[in-house]
Amino acid sequence: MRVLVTGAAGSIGQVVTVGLVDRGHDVVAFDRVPAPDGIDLAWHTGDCADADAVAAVFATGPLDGVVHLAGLPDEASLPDSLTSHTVTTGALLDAMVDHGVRRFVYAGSNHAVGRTPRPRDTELTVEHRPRPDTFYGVAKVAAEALMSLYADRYGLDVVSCRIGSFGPEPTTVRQLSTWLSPDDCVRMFEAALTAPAPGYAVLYGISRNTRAWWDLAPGRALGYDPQDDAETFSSRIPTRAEDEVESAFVGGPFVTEEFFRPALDRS
Ligand code: 15L
Repeated sequence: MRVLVTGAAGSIGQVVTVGLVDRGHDVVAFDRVPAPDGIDLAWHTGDCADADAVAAVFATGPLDGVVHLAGLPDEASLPDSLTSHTVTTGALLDAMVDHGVRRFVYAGSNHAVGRTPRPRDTELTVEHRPRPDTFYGVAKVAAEALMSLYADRYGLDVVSCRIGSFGPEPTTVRQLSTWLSPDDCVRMFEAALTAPAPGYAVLYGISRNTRAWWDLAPGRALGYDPQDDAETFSSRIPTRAEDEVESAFVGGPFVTEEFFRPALDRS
């Protein structure tokens, strides 16, 4: 497949870009910053919130799909969050409609449901209502709503992968439940790109963690077959005073007071 990857210079972006190329895909990269050293592929520098910059990338040749990873990874003001996650999604979906590109795969986030109390004897399913913990989470929910609109209105196939905690290995007790390994991340995005006719779909992007808080069934239904388990690292993870509060809600530290802020920055 010829795939546009936004946010290709980011930590997830670099792993997904290299992983998709290794699996035989032709990747077109888009980011606000130039290509990191060692990455040698078609690279476009620009902002996904700029419809003209997005149109210029789509004009370079036919695409089979878009993987939208660009966006601020943390809490920000409401306008900045909406621009970073929702407006960028709208700009890309518009370009897809204009150019007949049908598959959109999104780096959603567990923070779309982060304010949900941690499930004790069951796993959280995609049927649970959106319950964001931050403006970051609100903007991710809004991006999923846009995806639903474009799937219904234009027949696009759209998949939101609500990523847990991406990294080389889990580093906290919460991440024993929420971790997504780099290899599983590539497996997940490739499955979401290639699954036949998903329509509008949401899945939880975690590895096959023994202590998982989220249901992997929606991902498995699309062909995502995770191989890694955070439990492998459990003996190396120190217990901390924050562990209990970070495990009260699935959004972990995002639900703690340090993340609370006004919707609009006045400074
Ligand atoms: C996310 O969505 C964030 O981008 C990342 O910074 C982590 O906080 C992660 O979720 C997580 O919940 O661990």
